[in-house]
Amino acid sequence: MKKRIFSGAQPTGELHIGNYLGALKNWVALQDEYASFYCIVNLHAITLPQDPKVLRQKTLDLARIYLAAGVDPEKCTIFIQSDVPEHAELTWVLSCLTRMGELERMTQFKDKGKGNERAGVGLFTYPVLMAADILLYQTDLVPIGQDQKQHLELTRDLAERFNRDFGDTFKIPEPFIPPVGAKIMSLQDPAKKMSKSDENLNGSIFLLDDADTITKKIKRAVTDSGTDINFDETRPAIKNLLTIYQLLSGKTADECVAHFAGSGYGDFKGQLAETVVEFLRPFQVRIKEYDDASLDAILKRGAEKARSIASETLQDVYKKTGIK
Ligand code: ATP
Ligand code: LTN
Repeated sequence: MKKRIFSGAQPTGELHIGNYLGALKNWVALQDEYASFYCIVNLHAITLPQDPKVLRQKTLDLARIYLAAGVDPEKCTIFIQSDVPEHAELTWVLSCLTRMGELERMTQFKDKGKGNERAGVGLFTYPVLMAADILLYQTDLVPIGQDQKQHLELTRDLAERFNRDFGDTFKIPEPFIPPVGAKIMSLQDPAKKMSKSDENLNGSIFLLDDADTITKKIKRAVTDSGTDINFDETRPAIKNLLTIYQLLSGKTADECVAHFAGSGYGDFKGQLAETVVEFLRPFQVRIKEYDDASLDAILKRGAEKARSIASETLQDVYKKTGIK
């Protein structure tokens, strides 16, 4: 039997090339080798204030993004988290095993909610829902960006704790964090990761940005002092831009450095913009190909398949804990 992958993204904001290079690209690369479950995590999307009028649309848009990025519904299970109620049910059981201190240490919570009296409890327990997502499918591998590593460690700890206290139940998942591209930085501040929730829209290249916008954002991207174009750690802005170029052009790191030897920043940025635009062009055509009816059918089929596996795991959990 093939090993299993589980991963997901939130239907909030606009997906950017950081999400693509850190996660989606690897989902596609791994889909032949693994039985893959790719989820649209809409329950996670309500942990911060959101507009109910747009959430449903964003959820369907994200499914289209998965498909246009190359996730193949004939090979993978694509589904919406809330269509499988077992995610919320297992979250409750796991949250009874999770320690307050463990969640207080989560850096994403510290960044997004700590110190804010009005931050929702859901934002605090968000990583437990993520653990439930993963553990329901007896997942072997979880392709994610660097920012999710800590959440995956918690997932492993919870699985080990449950197995120890109630008997062997969950597989212990491994993270898959790409060696290059796991943390694409903002074009405006190379100390911050490229983020959907960044107020400065010039910091991110969104997958649906048009050619003009992409070119402008790259032209405005901050650079470091000096003139060399290389992967030097002490020049994080250029390193970040060159990393994006490397991943989208398919060249090796050495080939990239050789390619730009002697070029100025202006020339480099021009070629980078062209590479990004050309890379996104077919994606932006494909995204228009999925009508509502075919999308609905894919998601319905995905939810049925996912549920058949998730319900088995949850039944086992209920039996082991004495609930049923
Ligand atoms: P953001 O911080 O942009 O709001 P997120 O992590 O909350 O993003 P998701 O859409 O749920 O958003 O993330 C999908 C995937 O993209 C995750 O695996 C995450 O680790 C990855 N990812 C997010 N930002 C980056 C980045 N700047 N570089 C590489 N991978 C990233
Ligand atoms: N927390 C992740 C999204 C997410 C996820 C998951 C990723 C929710 N459940 C399960 C991998 C596996 C994020 O904010 N990027």
